[in-house]
Amino acid sequence: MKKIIHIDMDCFYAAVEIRDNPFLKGKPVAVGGLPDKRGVLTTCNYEARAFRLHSAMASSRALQLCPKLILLPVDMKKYREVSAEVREIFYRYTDIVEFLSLDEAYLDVSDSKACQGSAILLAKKIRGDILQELNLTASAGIATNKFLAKVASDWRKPDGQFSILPNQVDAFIKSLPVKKIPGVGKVSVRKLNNINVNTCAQLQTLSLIELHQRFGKFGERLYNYCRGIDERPVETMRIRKSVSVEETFIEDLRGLSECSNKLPALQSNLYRRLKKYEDRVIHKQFIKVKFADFSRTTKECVVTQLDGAIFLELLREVIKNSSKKVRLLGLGVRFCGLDSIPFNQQSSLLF
Ligand code: TTP
Ligand code: MG
Repeated sequence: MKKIIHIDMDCFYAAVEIRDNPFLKGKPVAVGGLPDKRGVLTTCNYEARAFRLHSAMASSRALQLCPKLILLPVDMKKYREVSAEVREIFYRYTDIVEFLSLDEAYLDVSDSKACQGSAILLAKKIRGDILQELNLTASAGIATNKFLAKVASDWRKPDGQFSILPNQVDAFIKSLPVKKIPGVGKVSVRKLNNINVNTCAQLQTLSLIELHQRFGKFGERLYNYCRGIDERPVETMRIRKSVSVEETFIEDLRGLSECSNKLPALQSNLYRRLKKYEDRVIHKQFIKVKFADFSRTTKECVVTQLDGAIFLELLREVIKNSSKKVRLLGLGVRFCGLDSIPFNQQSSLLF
């Protein structure tokens, strides 16, 4: 049984702007293009939603409905930076994170030990971290698969969370309106309503063949979704920025020669770990040293390819300035950023 959390930031772009300019708090705010340039809203806050404003609405229309609307330009660089900060919070708790956009992600926390293994408490913790550290709110859905988790994250929006426990799935799904199924847009809703299907309970009465005939491949998805079934795994796209290995020694090491004796074993470990990353371009090599008094130093240098002799040089530089014993040694490399990734693969990375 999997434990999946879906996290979705609340009116993300607008929330970031309001956070950074408290004057906007409590006022209707939207982020989007200018009305005279046929711009549309990318999003708006809840004060603006009270005027029936929504994403993708023409800005000119939005200003008609809400003349006091404060319309701000889109600042993607800023939202990307905040998104990266949110991302780092997720990675504290699991490596299995799939981003759907800058403000939305699935986390597979099935094997996570944090919060005594409780996905519900973990979702609370993550939302708490986001609020405390970034001063933004997020909503979460917790369930046994991606589909249910995503539906659930909408249930207590904004700044809330909702879980669907395994024994609640049947009842929950039966009363779920089909329009709440991700991927079911206006056209599909109309098609289904035309054959008197409004809820998932009603959708369950259609056979797999019939759904396939009406909706093609998506019909198969619908067949499973309306039964609360979704086998898709959470697919990670994390771009690793560095790889390193380290060892804490049973007895502290003294001097350069004792330390350098440890380099060959560490290096071969590092080479072994790097096999998985042969397609990445190495940009820097670094060494990490923790001393007996727990103080630590790293030293790095720019390289074009991995060179074992450089680790020894770096070690020499660290050790020569210190008479302290060494408790831990680490070796690592940093990779080039997105530049080293083919352009056609970058768009999916959402940085
Ligand atoms: P959403 O999560 O759909 O919306 P939201 O975060 O603004 O609001 P909610 O509280 O309902 O989650 O989208 C995330 C961001 O993506 C949003 O802040 C702006 C951007 N976006 C667009 O640029 N165009 C769009 O049509 C939509 C829906 C979103
Ligand atoms: Mg959102």
